Amino acid sequence: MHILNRNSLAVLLLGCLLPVIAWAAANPVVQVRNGFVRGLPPGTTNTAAYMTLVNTSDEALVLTGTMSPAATSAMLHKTVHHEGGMMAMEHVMTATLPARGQLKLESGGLHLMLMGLKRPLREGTNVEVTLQFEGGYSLTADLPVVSVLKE
Ligand SMILES: [Cu+2]
Repeated sequence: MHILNRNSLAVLLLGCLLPVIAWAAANPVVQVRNGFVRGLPPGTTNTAAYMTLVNTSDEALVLTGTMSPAATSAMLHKTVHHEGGMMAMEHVMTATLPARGQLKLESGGLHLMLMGLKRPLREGTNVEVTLQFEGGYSLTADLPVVSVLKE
């Protein structure tokens, strides 16, 4: 009968783990699709980033934090429509990506607000945003600036 000693067990474990690590690096748990940052006229200090987040895992993920080197602060906002056509934005602490599902950050809904822009955002440049999820998973996306002004 073959008995595993400690070393061969370690080799066996490593052999099992390595493909998992390689898979995780090649397949991010969350994919960012159609992401962009709204480019606004010079002098504007706040703007918004929009994107579709796709959860490729079998577990729901909770988005708990956002940041960007382009802005003093970045936070999740929700646009709420009040009676009489008034619109306002509310700070949202967390948002859930369903297992194998999507979360849309879009104009008029949930969005990523970039507040206190450190420089004007020019079309053709990119802005980094980092999304942090419960459990320590985070990802950084490089989003193009798309100007709202069409010349
Ligand atoms: Cu907002």
